[in-house]
Amino acid sequence: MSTSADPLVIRHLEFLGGMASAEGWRPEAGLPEVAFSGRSNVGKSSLLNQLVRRKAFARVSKTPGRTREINFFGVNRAFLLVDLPGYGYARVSKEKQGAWGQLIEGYLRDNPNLRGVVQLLDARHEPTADDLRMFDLLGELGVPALVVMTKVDKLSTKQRAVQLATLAARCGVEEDQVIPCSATTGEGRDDLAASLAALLDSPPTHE
Ligand SMILES: Nc1nc2c(ncn2[C@@H]2O[C@H](COP(=O)(O)OP(=O)(O)O)[C@@H](O)[C@H]2O)c(=O)[nH]1
Ligand SMILES: [Mg+2]
Repeated sequence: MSTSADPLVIRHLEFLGGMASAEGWRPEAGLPEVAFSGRSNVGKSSLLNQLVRRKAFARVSKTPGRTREINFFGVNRAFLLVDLPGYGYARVSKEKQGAWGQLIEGYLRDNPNLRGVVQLLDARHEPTADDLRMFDLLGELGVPALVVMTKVDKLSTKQRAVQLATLAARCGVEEDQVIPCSATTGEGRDDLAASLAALLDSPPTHE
């Protein structure tokens, strides 16, 4: 098999800033955005580091539930990667979870730059109520979703096929919309990069 070209060559990366509330700062409209979403500890920071081939681009956390802001990163001066705060961390108060919901919805709604959301699901677990709520919200808003099954290195080949089918069915997506990834082995990185590139080429979801 020939080695194919990297679907996403990183030439330039910059941190643009954080959005802390629905009415708060966000980058000026212009470049297309793809947002990464998932519960705390799902492996989002690890996957983002893998994607951009940097060790410490997004911080891999030993203390889940820390990040409260939506972080914007410019890539190649061509598009933005958007890191949504992880949800569903048990020790975060109901009040803070409410604020989280408002922030995420405020960001997702009527966002002309948004091309899609990459929703992360842990390969070892059932989708949580929050995961399913996120799929409902994306469906309601008409935002395209890619699904990444994280930490697949923890499953056998057989378990993985079962889990892929289960997660797709539970979340109401096609199996070929689900990308198995491992930040430990690097598996799935190029598949994700290629899907991301396709999403960025797609027309905006909001007029
Ligand atoms: N085995 C394995 N562990 C992972 C993988 N991705 C992340 N982890 C571990 O899962 C924990 C949470 O990862 P992190 O990227 O901070 O998750 P986040 O809270 O979603 O940003 C860390 O201990 C990581 O080392 C993976 O693909 N395989
Ligand atoms: Mg993180």
